[in-house]
Amino acid sequence: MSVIYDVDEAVATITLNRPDAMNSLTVSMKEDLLGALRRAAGDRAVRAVLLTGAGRAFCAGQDLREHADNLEAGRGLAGTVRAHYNPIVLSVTTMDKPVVAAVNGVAAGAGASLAFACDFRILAENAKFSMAFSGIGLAPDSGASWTLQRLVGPARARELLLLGDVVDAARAAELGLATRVVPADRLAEAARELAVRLAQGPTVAYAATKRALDHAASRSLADALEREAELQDECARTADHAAATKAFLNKERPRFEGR
Ligand code: T3D
Repeated sequence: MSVIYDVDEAVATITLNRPDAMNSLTVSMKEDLLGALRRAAGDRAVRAVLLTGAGRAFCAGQDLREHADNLEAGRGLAGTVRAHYNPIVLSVTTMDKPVVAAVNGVAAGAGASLAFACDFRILAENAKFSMAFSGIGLAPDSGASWTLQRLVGPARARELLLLGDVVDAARAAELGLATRVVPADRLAEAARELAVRLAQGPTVAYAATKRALDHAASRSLADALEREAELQDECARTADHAAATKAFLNKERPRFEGR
């Protein structure tokens, strides 16, 4: 199986599993990944998603062997970008549940873009990001032109994408690309701890928070205020909000059921 899907404690763990090829993405793997993301999105029992790679890489981006065959056959790239990468990235960014990337090694090209699309990036100390696109004469895809400048600012994004220099975990933390950097042997535990914490949180409010941020990113303050009011109204109607308010007044810890 090139993508492993597993649910435990309301966390769906999606593992890219082609370690011999650094989890680089073939068409069938991209289809499996999209299927796994859609499955997690549609399962009400899943309240957080954890994305990681098997072996020593997170994901080396496009499988360049398959890519070379496509070039040889005269097939352009827009096909797979539109048919696969774009829906994968949108599936992550529009997921109504928090998505944590456990970056266990190198994330290159579309693999880096995939990590940037997630809500959190926990990096192993040996992880690194490679904006490999320019190194093979390509421009960024899978959302890196959008996500990266929001994460690190336009000047840094330009530098990283044009120069394509490798960013190690320490530098990634300085730039704001890492939520946290942990020793490699602590990565699985640290990322899981965060995912489980999120899976026990106010799921509806998390979804509303993600929507509010996405909406506000390209709107005026007046528009953002109006959207916040609509979303707040939705959250205020949840059982979680009612129970958490009661718990506060009773000086108890809230227990969120995600509804
Ligand atoms: O349709 C389209 O194609 C458009 C979409 C494009 C989106 C993109 O993602 S473009 C960017 C594509 N990715 C890259 O350019 C990264 C290429 N890989 C590397 O730069 C390096 O392999 C790494 C920095 C990722 C890791 O380096 P290192 O020294 O740790 O390992 P390695 O020896 O280079 O790789 C180990 C094996 O993985 C090796 O296979 P082998 O020789 O042992 O059989 C290598 O060929 C394979 N591998 C690594 N990356 C890819 C790959 N095989 C296929 N595709 C890869 N991207």
